[in-house]
Amino acid sequence: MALLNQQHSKQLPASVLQPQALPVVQKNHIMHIGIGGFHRAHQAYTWQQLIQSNPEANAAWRITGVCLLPSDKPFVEAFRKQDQLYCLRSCAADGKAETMLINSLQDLLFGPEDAEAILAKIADPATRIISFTITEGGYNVDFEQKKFLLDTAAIAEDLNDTAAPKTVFGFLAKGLQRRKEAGLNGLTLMSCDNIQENGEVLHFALDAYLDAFDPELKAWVAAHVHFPNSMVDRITPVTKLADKDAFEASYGLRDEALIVCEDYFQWVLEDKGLDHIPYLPPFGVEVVSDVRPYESMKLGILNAGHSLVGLIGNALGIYTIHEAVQDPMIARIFTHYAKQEAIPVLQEIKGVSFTTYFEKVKSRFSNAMINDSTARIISGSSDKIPKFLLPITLKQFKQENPQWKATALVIAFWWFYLHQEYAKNELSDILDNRKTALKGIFQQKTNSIDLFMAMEDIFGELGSQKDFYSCYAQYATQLATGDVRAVLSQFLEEV
Ligand code: CS2
Repeated sequence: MALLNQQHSKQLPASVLQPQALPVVQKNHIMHIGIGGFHRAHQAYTWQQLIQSNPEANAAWRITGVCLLPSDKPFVEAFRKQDQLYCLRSCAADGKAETMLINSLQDLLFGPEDAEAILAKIADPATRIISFTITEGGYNVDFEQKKFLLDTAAIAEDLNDTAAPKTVFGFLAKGLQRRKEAGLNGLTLMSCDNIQENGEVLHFALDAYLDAFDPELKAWVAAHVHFPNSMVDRITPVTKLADKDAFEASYGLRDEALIVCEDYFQWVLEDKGLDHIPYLPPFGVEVVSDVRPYESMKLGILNAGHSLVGLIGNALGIYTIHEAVQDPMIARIFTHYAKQEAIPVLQEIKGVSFTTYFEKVKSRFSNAMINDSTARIISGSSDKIPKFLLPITLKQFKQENPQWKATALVIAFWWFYLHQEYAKNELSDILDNRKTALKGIFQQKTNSIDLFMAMEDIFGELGSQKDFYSCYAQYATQLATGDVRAVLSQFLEEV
C-alpha cells in the first residue's frame, strides 16, 4: 500500500484539485496547536487558499502544526510519513463532492519530543499567529465559577517549571517569556474553538496561568498580544475507515489524515491584531468588529441543535445526524427550540435572518454525504452543553415569559443517555472529561436524576430553578420507563 506523500501525490488524477508545490520556508508565520480534523477542514484550508493565490509571495503563511498530547503520537508518526499532506473531500447534500490536496501544513512538532522546537517557534520573530483548536475542555477553565484550574496535575507540573512544558499554557508562558526578553514584537493568539468569546477566554486562562508563573509577563502580554474572538464553522465528522478505504480504492494511495466534511464553511473573525497579517476576506473570512452575536447564533442554533438532535436521535436508535434530523418528531422539536427558545434571545445582526440561518442549519444537518454520527455529537457533552445550550436558557430566564421546555427535555435525554450507558455494563465508559464524577452518580443507580442536576460545575444555578427542575425530572422519570416516543408526544402536545 503506497502512502499519500510528497513523492506519491504526483500520481493523483486531475480530478483531485492539486495545489502548486511550495518551498519549505524556514521563517513561516503560523503555528497551530491541535491538528485534529476540524483544523484540517477549516483553518488549514483557508490558509491554503491564501497561499495558492500567490505561492511565491505567500508561502511563508504555511503552518507549523503542534500536537501536545502523548496520545497524539500515532497520528504524528503517520502524518509525518505523509509529509503533512492530506486530502480534503467536501461533500454537498446533492451528492457532488470535491477532493483537494492540502499542502499548507509545512511541518509538525510533537510536544513530548520536540518541546524545545515549540518554544523556539513561539519565540521566533517570524511567528505572527499562534492559533488553537484544543476543544472546549482544553482551556482548563471552570466556566461556571469563572476560574482557571491551577491544580490540574499537568498545570501544577508546568508551574513547577522543572521539566519541559506539557500544557498549552506552560508552552505559551515560556515561549512568550523568551519573546519578551528578546525585546521582540508581539503576536496574535487566535482561538478557533466553539466557545463564546473564545479569544477572551484564552486571554483569561493565560493571564491566570501567568499570575502564578510570572506576573510581570502578564503586563507584556496585555500590551503586545492580541486575542481576537472568532466564530468558526464547518461540520467535520470523524473520518471513517470506510472513507479511507474508498479513497485508497479510487486513487491507489492511503491517506491516514483524510478529511471528509460538508461543503459549507464560515469563519467570522474579530478585527483585532490583524494588521500584521494578510487581508483575509477574499478567502472567505468575514472580518467584523464584534463577533459575539455570530458566536451566540452559531452556538445557540447549530451546536445546541446538534446536541438536541444527537441525544434524542440516539435514544430512538437513530445513530446518524442526517437520519435523526429527518425524524418528524425531532424536526418539530428542533424547530420549536430554535424559534421559541433560541432565536428570541439572540442579539440582532444586521443583514442576518436567524430563521434563514436555522433553515440552512437544518438542511446542513440532513446532508447524508457526510454521514455524521450521534456518537460524535454526544461525546464531551459536559463541556459542550454548558456552552451551547445553557446560555440560551439563562437568557430565557431573564425574559418575562421564559421558554425553556426544549432545554429541559434535552437535559433529560442527556440524563437518559448516561443512565442507559451505565446500566448496560458496570465498566462502561463514556467519552467525557467529567466521566469520573458522572460514573459516581450513575453507578449509584438511585437518585441520579437529582444528583445529575445538582452538578454545579455543569448546571450552575439551573438546578435551583424549581419549574425547570421539575419539568426535567418529569421527562427523565418518564424516559426511564423506556417509552421515548411517548415523552416526545407529550412534549409536542404541551408546547
Ligand atoms: C458539534 C460541532 O461537536 C459537536 O457537538 O456541534 O463539532 C460542530 O459540528 C462544529 O462546531 C461545526 O462547525
